[in-house]
Amino acid sequence: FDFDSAIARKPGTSVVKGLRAGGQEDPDFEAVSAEHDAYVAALRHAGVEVQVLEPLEAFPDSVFVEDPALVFHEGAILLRPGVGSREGETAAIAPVLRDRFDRVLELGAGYVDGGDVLTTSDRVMIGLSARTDREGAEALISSLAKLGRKGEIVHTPSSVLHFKSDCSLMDDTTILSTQRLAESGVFSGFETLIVPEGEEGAANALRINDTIFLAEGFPGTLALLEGAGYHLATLKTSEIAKIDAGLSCMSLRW
Ligand code: CIR
Repeated sequence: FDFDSAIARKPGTSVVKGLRAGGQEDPDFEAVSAEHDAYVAALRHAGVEVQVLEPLEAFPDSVFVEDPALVFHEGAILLRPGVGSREGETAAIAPVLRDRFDRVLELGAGYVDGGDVLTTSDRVMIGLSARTDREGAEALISSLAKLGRKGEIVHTPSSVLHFKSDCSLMDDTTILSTQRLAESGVFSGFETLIVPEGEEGAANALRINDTIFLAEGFPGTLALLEGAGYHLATLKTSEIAKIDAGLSCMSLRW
């Protein structure tokens, strides 16, 4: 969570047609843009230099740059999002990453969404989901090994889009998680902080340097994290949440 660089992409007007699993109404373009602007400003305030890419109208979900790639100080890995309408996002972001990283690897096989990948200090957890298949997860483990990182395959609760919809790293030894994910036992060796029932949407928080960014509207989780001594800042995500998004998905950080 020590980051000095990030990449984000402005939403295009097509963002209102972004994918969603439930029957939520279309988000409002201006309101999504305002949430995105505030997010970029917050990252900059936390000490990160953010490169903001131009919108890609052909890809409504391309504002979620976390999904087509994975980045580390050691290099980047181009992924393959596991839904047809997003596959082309990898080719769109590849030149940007080749410009910013000396080493850019490609996923050898299968499908992986970056939203299913949680990087911790000693391992990279890859959650199998409707978007990330075993072939992709195994190929990712090979790519990670080339960058000196250890990958581990885990499961994602069936009711959520991505592994990281339900968890996030608070510090080297602590993970914020929903009860349903923590009870699967994936976080043995970590301390877990469990979001209160009804606040599952808060689990996709984002630690950047000294600050934990939390979505607005989750008072129980806010109190839990403040009580644990963290420095918190809340961000409005109500529009972007209409297309199943949280805080981690709007940037690539390293
Ligand atoms: C999608 O379904 O792909 C987008 N509407 C939301 C992606 C959110 N990404 C993420 O949490 N990493």
